[in-house]
Amino acid sequence: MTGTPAPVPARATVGIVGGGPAGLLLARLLHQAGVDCVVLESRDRAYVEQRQRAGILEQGTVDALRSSGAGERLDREGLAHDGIELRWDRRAQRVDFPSLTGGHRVWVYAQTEVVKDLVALQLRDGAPLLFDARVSSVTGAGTDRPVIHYAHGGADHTVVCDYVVGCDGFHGVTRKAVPEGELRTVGRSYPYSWLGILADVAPSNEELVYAHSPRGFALLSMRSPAVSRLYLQVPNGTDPAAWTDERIWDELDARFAVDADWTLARGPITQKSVLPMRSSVTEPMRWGRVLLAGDAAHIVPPAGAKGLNLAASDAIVLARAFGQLARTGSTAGLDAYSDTCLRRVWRAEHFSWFMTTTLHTAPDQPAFDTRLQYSQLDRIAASPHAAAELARNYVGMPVG
Ligand code: RFL
Ligand code: PHB
Repeated sequence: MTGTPAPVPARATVGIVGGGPAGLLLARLLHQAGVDCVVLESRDRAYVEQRQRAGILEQGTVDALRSSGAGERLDREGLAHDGIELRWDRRAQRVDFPSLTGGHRVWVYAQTEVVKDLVALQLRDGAPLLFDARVSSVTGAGTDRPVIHYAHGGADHTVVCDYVVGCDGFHGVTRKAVPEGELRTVGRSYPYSWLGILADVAPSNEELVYAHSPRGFALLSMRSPAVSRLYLQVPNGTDPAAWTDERIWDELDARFAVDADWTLARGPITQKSVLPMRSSVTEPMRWGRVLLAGDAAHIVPPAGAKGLNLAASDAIVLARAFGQLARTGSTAGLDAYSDTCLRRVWRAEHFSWFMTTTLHTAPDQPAFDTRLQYSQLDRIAASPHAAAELARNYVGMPVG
């Protein structure tokens, strides 16, 4: 491991709870803007760097990573994708991004790698980033000196901040710093989960394949030219151990089946996990001197590939706002933070819900609903307007 974290000061302009993509990118952008901050992360470095999650980066996310100095490996190893394939009713239809969006595309570069790159840069620059530091609470949200309380190395510590940003994910503690009734959370769950696998086999398609099947949804994605990432819709509560490798490949084969000639290449499965699906938004994303960013404020089901990108756009908007405060003394950017982000968040929520409900088959789904899904997918195939609507949402809205 290179670099040693700087000692965590007892005082910071911005205290960041959580060292996932939102917290790390924010810290990186603040460091560059000359705003001092600390990041407190409850897990160890290896855990954070290996947590298998998102794979798709929008242009705005890529631009922010490049300008934060974390674009070098992404530019070398990331795979630019100009489209996705949709499959349903044994048909396939490609959606071309550049022609439908005025030249935009997305990148395949795993969240694990984004996190590794950001951690390495912070440590290289000696910026305060502490692992194994579990935040127990944030107090004084309504004062001008909120305090983060955390445990590290068997002792309790505090950091007194000007602002605290909760980047601590859906189960984080920062949200609890806000008095009851001041924030409103709305959301929904879905009657299915995803079984995700990593396999040591070259991806069977150059682009991602999103497949509707009466047997359930399936997604073909990738991590590199030699590693495939695949997902299967499974019932909630599924134990991944109940799925043998052979059963997984057979089921994927059945769900991706099209009339055209196509073979799904099989390989050794190196990882299996099940993830539940939910949508949730907490509003506003700021109260007093406490702000929420990323999954701490909003969750999307993964079929729209938006979670990591929303975390990045929150961090970008926040870093600009703190930069403005440092340069001019104006809190205008911070005051507008929640409204600015929520417009984008709600668009992503709608798109993620749309992709989820259009492509999955609910338990006991009426045949009527399946015909509606086919009609929607037929429309995307037949109408450049409908295809462009999907493509524009997939490549993402401009940040800000
Ligand atoms: P994270 O990544 O959950 O990080 C929160 C961090 O806070 C730490 N933490 C604490 N630290 C200190 N004290 C406490 N009390 C703490 N409580 C929590 C945690 O240890 C953690 O390190 O949230 P962040 O930064 O907001 O980032 C969000 C993204 O991780 C998430 O939205 C995406 O992974 C969602 N997602 C996808 N997003 C995309 O944009 N494209 C995709 O293709 C995509 N695929 C996915 C996904 C999420 C998945 N899972 C497992 C949920 C695929 C999967 C399988
Ligand atoms: C992934 O590669 O993990 C991935 C890609 C697209 C999605 C969800 C997950 O919609």
